[in-house]
Amino acid sequence: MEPMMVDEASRLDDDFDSRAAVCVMNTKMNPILDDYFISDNVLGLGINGKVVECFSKSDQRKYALKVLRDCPKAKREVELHCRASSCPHVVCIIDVYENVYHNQKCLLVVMECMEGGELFQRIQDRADGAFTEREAAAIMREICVAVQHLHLLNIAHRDLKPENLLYTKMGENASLKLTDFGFAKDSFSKESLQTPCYTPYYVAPEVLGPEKYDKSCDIWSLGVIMYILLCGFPPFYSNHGHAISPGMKKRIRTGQYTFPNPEWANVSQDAKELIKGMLRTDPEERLTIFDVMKNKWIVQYTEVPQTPLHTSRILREEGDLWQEVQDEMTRSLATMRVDYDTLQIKTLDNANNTLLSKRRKRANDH
Ligand code: I85
Repeated sequence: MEPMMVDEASRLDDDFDSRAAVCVMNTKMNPILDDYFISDNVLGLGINGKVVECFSKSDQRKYALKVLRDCPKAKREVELHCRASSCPHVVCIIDVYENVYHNQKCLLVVMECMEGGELFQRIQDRADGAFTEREAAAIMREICVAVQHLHLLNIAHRDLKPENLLYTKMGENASLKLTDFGFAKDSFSKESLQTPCYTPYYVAPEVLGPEKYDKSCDIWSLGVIMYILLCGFPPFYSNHGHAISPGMKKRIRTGQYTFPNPEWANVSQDAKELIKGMLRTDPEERLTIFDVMKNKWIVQYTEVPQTPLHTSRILREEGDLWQEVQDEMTRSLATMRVDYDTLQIKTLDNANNTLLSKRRKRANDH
């Protein structure tokens, strides 16, 4: 059997791309101002661009508009977000425009407007304060549905944090959705398969394997989010704030966190076990999203005990620390992405060397 050569390898990539091309969003080239009024009201600042309020001229309704300077990173964000957009727990993309603005090519992404604000703000604002473990389970299930959807599409979000989880509206019957694909990564993208020509019959699992680390980064974040939902503070925090401290890095690396009383005293063992599975330090041992979706606490979320939690009160009391908690989570995610990317490159190097030596050996044998 002939080893697969470069053109065949790129055909393989094309296969992946066509499967990925579920996103049939066609970019509009006409000026967005033909179709929308853009307001001055800024809703938030993303990694790659700002989000402002806008109104459709056809239905007069409010939408959210994300303005990105056109570049490969922005294109990837839009592409991956479009692809994921069919999930009921991912913020939906309505339109994408490519316009020139101040001599600068821009991508303008019109999204449904999430009017309910951020997840933890809503928990903090609860008047009655009686946020329960069962409600926490219902929230985790919504987030996990979104993550499962992404992982099935081989997309790792890599920036799962409280600020990216928004409610559709205020009041009852709102649903929670995930946004910001600025760090999302396609595990099957050309970059991750850009290796010297090899035959798929001999491909070492490590070559196809490293995609796992991107996804396991999402599970770690889910573990951190679930921990905060159940008590109001994060499992790891530095004593001084500011840059991620050496002490905090060590605690994260070695998985040193506890379930302190009184906040955790009445939380179910099932919840604690699930957190432990998501916060395993070795990504190989960590639960996958499919394991999580099969977990009793998630599947039977309507039967989780209605134990009142301390979360709302802690969030209110520690209100001024919340920004710091969010900043810390942002920094740990950045560290994690770099670490996992390095790990992946190292694994690929080793795998390539193994394959290359295998090929040389086979060439000699013949
Ligand atoms: N609606 N991370 C924090 C927001 N609707 N928000 C962030 N990256 C994004 C902002 C900074 C997330 O990609 C973000 C992105 C997209 C949104 C977004 C999408 C759709 C919203 C950065 C609101 C909102 C909140 C409360 C009230 C209202 C809107 O942020 C409203 F004005 F409607 F009442």
